[in-house]
Amino acid sequence: MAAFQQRVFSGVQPTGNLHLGNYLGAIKRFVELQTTHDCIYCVVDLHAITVWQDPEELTRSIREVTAAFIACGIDPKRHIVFNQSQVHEHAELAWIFNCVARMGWLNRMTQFKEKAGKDRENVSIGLYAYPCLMAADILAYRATHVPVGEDQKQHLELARDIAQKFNNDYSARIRARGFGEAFFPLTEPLISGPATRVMSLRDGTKKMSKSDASDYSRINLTDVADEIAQKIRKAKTDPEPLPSEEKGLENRPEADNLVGIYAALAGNSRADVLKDFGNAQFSRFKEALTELAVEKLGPIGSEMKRLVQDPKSIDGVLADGAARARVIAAATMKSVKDIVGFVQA
Ligand code: AQP
Repeated sequence: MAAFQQRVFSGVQPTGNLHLGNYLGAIKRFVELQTTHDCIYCVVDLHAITVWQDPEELTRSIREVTAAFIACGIDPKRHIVFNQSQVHEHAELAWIFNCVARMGWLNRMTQFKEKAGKDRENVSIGLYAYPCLMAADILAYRATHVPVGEDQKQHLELARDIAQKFNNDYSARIRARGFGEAFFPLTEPLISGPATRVMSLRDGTKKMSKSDASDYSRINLTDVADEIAQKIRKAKTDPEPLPSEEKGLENRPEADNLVGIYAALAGNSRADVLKDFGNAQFSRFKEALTELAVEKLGPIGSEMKRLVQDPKSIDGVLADGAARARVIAAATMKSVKDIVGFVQA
C-alpha cells in the first residue's frame, strides 16, 4: 500500500451522558495518542440525529462532549477538535460512499440490527447508512488509525471495505493522478487495553451504554463522588471472592468487568489487579475501586462542569477546529471529485 501520513481520527456522539465506557474505551486512548500522532477528534453530531434528538439538548450535548475532550486532556491547539456538521465534506463524501458500499455489506451490521430491533420499517435511513458516514468521517482526513471501543470494530472493517472498493473501482484514475495504488488508506482500528468493552454495572453481559434506562448501569463522567460510590456499591457481583489468576474470571462477567475497569483506571493489567486483590471479598475490592474511580474521574467531572459554564469559549474551540479540519477535508474532496469524474470550477 502507498505510504500515508500517519493520522488519527475518532469521534464521539453527543447523545447524552458520557460514561466510563466512552472514557476508557475511547477518550483516554485519544489523550494518549496525542504524543505520537497528529490527531483529529470530532463531536459527531450528524450521527447523533440518526435517532431523534431534542434540539436544545443536542446543542448542550455537543458542548458537553467538547468539554469532556478538553477536561480529559485533549489539547485543541496542538490537535483538532470540532463538530462534524461544521465541515460539510463529511456529508458530501458520505454520499459518494453510499454509492460505493453495497446493501449486502450494510445488512450485516449488528449495531443497526440491535438499534432497529423489530421496528426496522420505522427507523431513519440515516441509521442504516450510519457506517458510510463513519467511513467518510475517517477517510475525509485519509486517517491511518482510529481508536475506538470494540463495539465499533465491524464499522471500521466496513470503512476498510469501502476504501478498498473505491481504490479498485477508480484505480486507473488514481494512478494517473500520481496517488499510486491507493487513494484511501486501509485504516487500522486501535482497540486494545483492559477496557475495550466496558459492561453495564447491572448486567455483566450487556455493554455500558448511554441509552440504558437505568442510571445505575453506568458511571457518568459528571457523577459526583457519592454517586460513583453508590453505583459501585450496588454493582452486580457473584458470591465468590475474586480469583488470584485471570483464568478464574472466565464465566464471571461482573467480576471480569470490575477488574477490567480497575486495571484500565490504574493503567495496569487484570493480572496486576488480581495480584493485589486475589481472594479478596467484593466489599473490599469495591471500596478500593470507588477510591480509584473518584480519584481519576472527580477532577474530569469538575473541569467539565466549569468549562460548560462558558459556551462561547467552547464554540470558539469548535469553530477554530472546524476551520483547520475543513482545509484537509476540502483537499481530499477536491481529489475525490476529480477521480470520480465530476466537473469542478
Ligand atoms: N461500553 C463501552 N466500552 C468501551 N468503549 C465504548 N464506547 C461506547 N461504549 C463503550 C466507545 O466510545 C466511543 C464513542 O461512542 P459513541 O458515543 O460514538 O457511540 P456509542 O457506542 O453508541 O455509545 P453508547 O454509549 O453505546 O450509546 P448508545 O446507548 O446510543 O448505544 C466509541 O469509540 C465507542 O466504541
